[in-house]
Amino acid sequence: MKTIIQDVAALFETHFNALHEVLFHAPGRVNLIGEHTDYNNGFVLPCAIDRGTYLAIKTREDNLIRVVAGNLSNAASEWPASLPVEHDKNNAWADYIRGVTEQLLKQGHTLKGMDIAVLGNVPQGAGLSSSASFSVGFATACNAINTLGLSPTEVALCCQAAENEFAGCNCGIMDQLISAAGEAGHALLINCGDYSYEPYAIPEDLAIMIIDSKVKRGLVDSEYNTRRKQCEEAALIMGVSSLRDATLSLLAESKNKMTDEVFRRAKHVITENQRTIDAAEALANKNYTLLNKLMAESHISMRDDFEVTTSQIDLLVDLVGEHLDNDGGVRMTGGGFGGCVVALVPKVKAEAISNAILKPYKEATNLDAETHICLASAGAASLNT
Ligand code: GAF
Repeated sequence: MKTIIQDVAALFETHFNALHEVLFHAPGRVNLIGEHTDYNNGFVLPCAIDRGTYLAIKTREDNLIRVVAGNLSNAASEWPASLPVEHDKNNAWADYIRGVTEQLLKQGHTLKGMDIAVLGNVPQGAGLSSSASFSVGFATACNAINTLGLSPTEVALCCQAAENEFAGCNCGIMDQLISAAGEAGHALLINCGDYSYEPYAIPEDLAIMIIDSKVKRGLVDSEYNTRRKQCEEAALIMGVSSLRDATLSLLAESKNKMTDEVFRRAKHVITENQRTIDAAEALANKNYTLLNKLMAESHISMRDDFEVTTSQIDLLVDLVGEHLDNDGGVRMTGGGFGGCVVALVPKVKAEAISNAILKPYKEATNLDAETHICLASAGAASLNT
């Protein structure tokens, strides 16, 4: 069976009529719990997954960066590694890495030109961070090829700044940091206030099951940016620098100074932070009953207070929940408005659960959901031996 590594090497050869010299990989991610908390300086508990973006690269004598994207019908974009970095109107996908180039140049680094073939196996547009894995893979390659000496956290911050400033989404740090710093077999409890992180092992008897609802994610960036503004408004009204520093009692005191919607956004974030810390402990203690409760509460909070789920996603969560006897958990994962559900299920039950939910989901929604069993994986790295 041909591997994705062979495929990206072949794409490079066909497109650039040469052999690549080096190969890099960065993973996508699934967040177990801690949603919309990262840009509030809070806690998240994601895993890097065994699906990611692969980049086959050859350096050039000049400073031109040329990229061909295998997942996008071999669309291509090229730009010089010099300021100012321009947008490519016909290839918005290239903004993620053009933006990384801009950030690195602004930091004062000099970058070599490169020819790059890119190919990924993260389901696109499913909320599993295919774009973060693309930018982190590119930044990791720039870091190694130009011996910049950046840490995984610095790589992640550079990619986040690129997404905020160049691609126009005010995302937090979670997706980029887990893609850069993930650990095989573990989730990371990330403190987004200071970017520190601690690994928590995924218990041997649990499978990480991702169910792609196949609901096309719409209005993601605008709704996301609105949620972020509402969180900032709530923090301002309560007089704290971020929702990380707010409490439920402070929120109750401030209730009449904010709209009901802003109140509910803040309530989600404050309660979700505590659930995330508790869920990491529950994983460590293999307390699956507690994990079940926390993941269920997280989903309800995203559904009713943060309002980022859809009816199809809610149905999937209910269907999986019916087959879990408190021995695992299920919730929507990622930014929302479509995308995926994550379930931690006993390995022995994974296949049966998958078989049991797909048909009723199809009958109710006319959508063919897809199940992926994923392994918690290591962060971005060179694949050169
Ligand atoms: C998206 C963002 F990119 C993350 O930073 C995070 O806010 C997430 O939505 C919601 O938890 O993936």
